[in-house]
Amino acid sequence: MATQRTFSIIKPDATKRNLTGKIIDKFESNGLRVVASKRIHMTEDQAKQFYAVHKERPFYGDLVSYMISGPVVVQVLEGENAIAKNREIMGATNPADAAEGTIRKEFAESIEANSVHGSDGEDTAKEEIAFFFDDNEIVG
Ligand code: RTP
Ligand code: MG
Repeated sequence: MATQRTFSIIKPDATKRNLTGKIIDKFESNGLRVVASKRIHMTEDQAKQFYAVHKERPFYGDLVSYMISGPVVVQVLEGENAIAKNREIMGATNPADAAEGTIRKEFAESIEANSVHGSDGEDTAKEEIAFFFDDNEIVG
């Protein structure tokens, strides 16, 4: 498996509790490298567009409000098999189902306030990276 890039968000529940460093340590100690990073406060339009895939789901409105409730850290992570590896490091969407040692098991507050986002495939990784970063902001 070749080197891959994936897109990550450290979500508002985690920035609020000052967990940015602890979460980045999980990425780095599991073989992923941060090749782009910025702290932003998403606009409502950005959050709506970013999660548009879920717009018919009952939790969509709450999810958008939550994602703009505080700052987030958007990042590009690079490494072997980075997309699947990041999903493994994150753990299951619902922290109650997340495996020991995963970010969501250790830090998530609820199925919604679950501390991190990670791309779920090659196409979404490309789209999500391009949504937040210009090429010259990514330094491998
Ligand atoms: P993400 O997209 O954030 O990486 O999370 P995921 O793939 O594990 O989960 P997904 O099904 O794509 O859901 C996106 C985010 O929506 C919130 N959510 N709330 N209240 C609920 O039942 C519910 N279900 C999902 C979570 O913040 C989830 O990460
Ligand atoms: Mg998802």
